[in-house]
Amino acid sequence: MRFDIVTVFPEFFSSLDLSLVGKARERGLIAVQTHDLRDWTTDVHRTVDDSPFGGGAGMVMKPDVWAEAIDDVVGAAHGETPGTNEVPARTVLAIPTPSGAPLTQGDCWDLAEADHVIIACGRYEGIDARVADYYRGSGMEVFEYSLGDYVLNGGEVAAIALVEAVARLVPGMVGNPESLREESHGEHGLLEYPVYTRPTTFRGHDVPAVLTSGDHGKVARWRRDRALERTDARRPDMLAALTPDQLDKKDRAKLAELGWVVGEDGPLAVVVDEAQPAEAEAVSQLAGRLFPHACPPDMKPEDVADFVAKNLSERDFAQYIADPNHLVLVARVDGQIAGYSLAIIPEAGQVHEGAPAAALADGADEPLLVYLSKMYIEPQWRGKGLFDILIRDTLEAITAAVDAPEIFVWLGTNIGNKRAIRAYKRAGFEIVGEREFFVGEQVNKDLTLAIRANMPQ
Ligand code: JE8
Repeated sequence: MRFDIVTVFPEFFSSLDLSLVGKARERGLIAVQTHDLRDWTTDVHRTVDDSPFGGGAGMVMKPDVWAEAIDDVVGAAHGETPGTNEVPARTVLAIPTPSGAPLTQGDCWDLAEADHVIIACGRYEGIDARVADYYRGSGMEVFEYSLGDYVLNGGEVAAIALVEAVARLVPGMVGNPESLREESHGEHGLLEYPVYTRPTTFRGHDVPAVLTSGDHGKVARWRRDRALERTDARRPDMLAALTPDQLDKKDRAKLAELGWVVGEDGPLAVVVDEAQPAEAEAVSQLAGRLFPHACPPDMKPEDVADFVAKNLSERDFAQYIADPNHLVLVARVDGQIAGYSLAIIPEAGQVHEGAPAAALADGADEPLLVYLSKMYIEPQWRGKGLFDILIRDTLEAITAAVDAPEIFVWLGTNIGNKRAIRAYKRAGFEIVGEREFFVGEQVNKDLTLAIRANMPQ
């Protein structure tokens, strides 16, 4: 594989004599040649630029000088290995430019299969656009790429990056091809986990104990969780690009903790927010649809409908949303409301009917008992971690909304609703009592559960 780099700063590329690229060159796996563009000028001033047509600041690199240089570099490479060209060599003209698509690992794997890569490093305002157009039109592969969304003074740094990223993928370069595939931006689509070596304590920072435990399963899980966390924090776009087959049960649990649910096509970010006044209708419709799911099977349909009409109408929700003592949160997945919670914050001294006050008052001060009146998830998102995300964010929002030394959140749920009870317990709720709950004339037995929402100060 051969790289020819054309530039007005050939000295820039001395770094390619070093390290891996240097070794590959010594071993004959790759050849790298730099060329001074000014060698193809014909005037005494060795001019490579001229003012831009259409006006504007700066100078543009002349197409004629570039074409002479590229033609010669192409010709020289083909003449070099006579007889080996029954199959035409794959030549790529690579042009670094801030208006190119960002270079990817996929691009680099592809370029590693080329026979000849010519890199044209521009300066000033760049190279006359007809250079790329002309060579593309003549059948050459032209690859305009960028290093990223920041401004460099020319293409040289991007050329060095390309050579280093491509050269290490050339067959025979790295001893172990497995180690190449495992890398970040490789197959698994996550950023790398953090790495550590001796000493085990460095300036007060210990190596995570799991890494010295000898438990390979635990190490693998720990690394995977750190990679998921980093990717969430730094490259959520990469998480969104994962597919369901790449994610096991523990990955999904970690993702839920980070605020993602996994749908049919892959992870989707969950956004939990206070409901807006304009959303009263949407939340009311969702509430009306989901309330019957939480009712015991023997409840009369007309009683259910009556409750929905009297408590969960659009007008009711418009009031809840407007009232500072009601906290209505909606969980959005893909922009769609996929669940909601409704919490009622009591006024000072007020205790909601059925509140397990006695069970929770163990301190000198009465704890504030916030009533979690509703907490519903669309069936399609159940068992996918959305409940855990919404309950966590609801507790957080309650803690942020009220100022009290001790805040408990409590709720009642039908004694037969095993799924709900299990979900609340998983979130940290404990059963604190029972209550009777009337819908129409029917008495329903509820369990009451509660959790401390704020940590002791
Ligand atoms: C370059 C570059 C990459 C990246 C690449 C090539 C040639 C039009 N602008 C040109 C105006 C400001 C100065 C620019 C200088 N320049 C920059 C890059 C790049 N690949 N990721 N950022 N910048 C040239 C001239």
